[in-house]
Amino acid sequence: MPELVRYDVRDRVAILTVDNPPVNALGPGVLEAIEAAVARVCADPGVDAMVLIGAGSTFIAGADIRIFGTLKTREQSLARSEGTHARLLRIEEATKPVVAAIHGNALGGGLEVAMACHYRVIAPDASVGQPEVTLGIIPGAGGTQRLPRLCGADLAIEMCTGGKPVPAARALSAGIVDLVAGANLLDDAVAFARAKAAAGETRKTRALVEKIADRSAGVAACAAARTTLAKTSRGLQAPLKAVDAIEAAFTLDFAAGSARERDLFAGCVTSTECRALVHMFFAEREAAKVPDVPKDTPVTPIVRAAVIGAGTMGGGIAMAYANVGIPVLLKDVDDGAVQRGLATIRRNYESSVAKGRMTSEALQRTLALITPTTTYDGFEDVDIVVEAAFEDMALKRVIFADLGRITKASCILASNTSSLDIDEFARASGRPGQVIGHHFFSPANVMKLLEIVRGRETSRETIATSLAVAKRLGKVGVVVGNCFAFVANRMLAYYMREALLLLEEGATVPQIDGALTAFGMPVGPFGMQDIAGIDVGWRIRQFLKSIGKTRAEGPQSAVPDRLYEMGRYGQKTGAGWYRYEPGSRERIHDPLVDQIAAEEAAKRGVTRRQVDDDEIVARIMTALTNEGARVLEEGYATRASDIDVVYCHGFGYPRHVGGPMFYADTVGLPTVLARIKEYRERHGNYWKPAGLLEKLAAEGRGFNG
Ligand code: T1G
Repeated sequence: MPELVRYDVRDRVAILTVDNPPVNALGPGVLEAIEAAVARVCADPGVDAMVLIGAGSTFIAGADIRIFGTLKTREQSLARSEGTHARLLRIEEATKPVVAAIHGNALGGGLEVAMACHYRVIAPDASVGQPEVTLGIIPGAGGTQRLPRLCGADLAIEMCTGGKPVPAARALSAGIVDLVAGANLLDDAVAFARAKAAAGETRKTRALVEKIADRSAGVAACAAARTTLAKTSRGLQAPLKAVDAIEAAFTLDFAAGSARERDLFAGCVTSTECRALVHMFFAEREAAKVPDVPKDTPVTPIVRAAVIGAGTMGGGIAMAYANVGIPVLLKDVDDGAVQRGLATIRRNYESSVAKGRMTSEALQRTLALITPTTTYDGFEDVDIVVEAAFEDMALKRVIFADLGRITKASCILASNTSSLDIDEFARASGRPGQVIGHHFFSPANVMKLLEIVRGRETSRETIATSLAVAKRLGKVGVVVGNCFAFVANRMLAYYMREALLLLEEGATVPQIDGALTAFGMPVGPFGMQDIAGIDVGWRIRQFLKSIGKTRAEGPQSAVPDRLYEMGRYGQKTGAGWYRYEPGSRERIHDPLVDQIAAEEAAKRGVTRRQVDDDEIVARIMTALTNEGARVLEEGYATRASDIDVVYCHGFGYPRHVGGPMFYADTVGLPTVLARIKEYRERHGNYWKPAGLLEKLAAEGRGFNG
């Protein structure tokens, strides 16, 4: 059994090093070992004080998240929390100064352990945080009671409801920590501990009352937070529970407030919201692991990049590279096109400056990294090219043939195509090992997903480099196979099919979008198409027709084509599925669209009827999941959780629902299967359950185990 807490003594100060790689999570035995080490110091006549520090790159990054899955009942959770609270009280009761030395991150239970220590010394580049709400829970080890005692209501509420870490300097000014160390954290923490011992000082955070003395101010801050969260939390429960717990710090004594926290925590940790968010936490990390691409696969360093196509996507991709300091060539067919692209990029940065998210110096610095061009000059020196030209196979074949000839052998040749065959580009380039899909989502400089599409001959090094590029760009990379429209858009076609059919059956555009946004989607299917452009969808349908394909099996609604023929492309033309007043993005219901839907329904012999919101959500989500199951059984996705990551980071699918595959598991696959069979009866044979879904339902299993 590795030693979880090492015990060393330097000049009468004990150094207690928590060593539980990779992030010193409070896994089984860790807190017990810390408590035992503290007790040992108190009994050790040769020691006057102690410093608690983490081994490796960070302090304690919280409870071991894998434990939550084992807490099935409130009682189990309460029993566990009571044990944790008692241990922290005993650490706080230490008769000799306990100083936490924080480097990297002190997060969740890690910060709670640090706050049970008497003092905290932090490295200048470290941070502290209570990110529990990102896991659907609240701080459960006294954080909602000790944190307000250190920093007051406002910051405690901000930290516990937003989950974002706070940097060292702010933690100091707020009173969460006592000292920001110089270059050597441990030396400074030991000196700090020795000074406290010399002064005979210890300090129990729970006994601090100054910042919680103004009870009505604390209660008022909580009330204000509830009002804000009612608008911003998009159905998340945990932030509201965190406020309830913090309020108890102002209305109850420490013991009663702690009991209230434990009770609220128990309610959260057994919730579906928590299960979904914990699923997403690990799903995002699993997505970076590709079974046949070992962790130590060589990665090509990306020093310079190039983007072909200065349109909406190309411009956003160039920004994504420049934003992380990578110089990028931005090429388009003529100067007019490239200057238009550059003007859009400048406008985007200027709006960031206007919103205070960027300084004008940073704007100049970042913009200077983007070099507009109409030739391939300089392409021989770049390490990666992302092709984001018009979605036309013939054009892309020419581009990849050029790139195969011009760029250096190690250069990654990526395409931002959202649906075309990567192997075709590979053949055209003559360097299939370097060719890969890098499918960004609009706006490319904002959306976190990078759908990485491996071709038949894409090399492991190219895949590993693509995952590293995703991390460098601050994106979540998911590797998928090269089927038509890959994973994201292939499944989306079924999502859209049901939305269109429900429209013809009698639902309205705002009703369908409303049902999906109530479910947690950031925007409904029709609002999304109006942003992306109805003309983009039309062009893809024309291309498909030219190769005898449709986007999704089943009836094809003609309504979007009718809107296209009327020149209604969406926001950019002032009308699409909705109408828009000039200069406004507010969606206005247009009964003309309902009329067109009714006409098309009549042509297809569809009887219109009342459709309720539950049916809308059930049909659309079932179609999405069923196609996801096909993607899995055909091997175009490595695991179901990858699909969940694609949807949460590509389309804003609510993380607290867990993604389409996890959601199906929470509904229950037998129920999902029964729905498909019912729809098949009512709507047609195009509703065919995926084999994998039938198999898992029969075996009583889910997509995610
Ligand atoms: N528990 C278990 N495993 C964890 C973990 C944790 N808390 N944190 C990280 N890992 C694993 C992760 O799955 C990955 O594994 C490896 O460590 C490296 O992580 C009582 C109840 C610390 C900022 O929410 O935010 O405390 O994939 O890839 O990018 O009130 O990890 O290699 O097998 O993310 O350098 C609160 C979660 C818990 C922090 C480092 N704490 N962690 O980022 O590495 S709830 C958190 C992070 C709690 C208390 C409550 C990040 C990081 P693998 P990584 P990184």
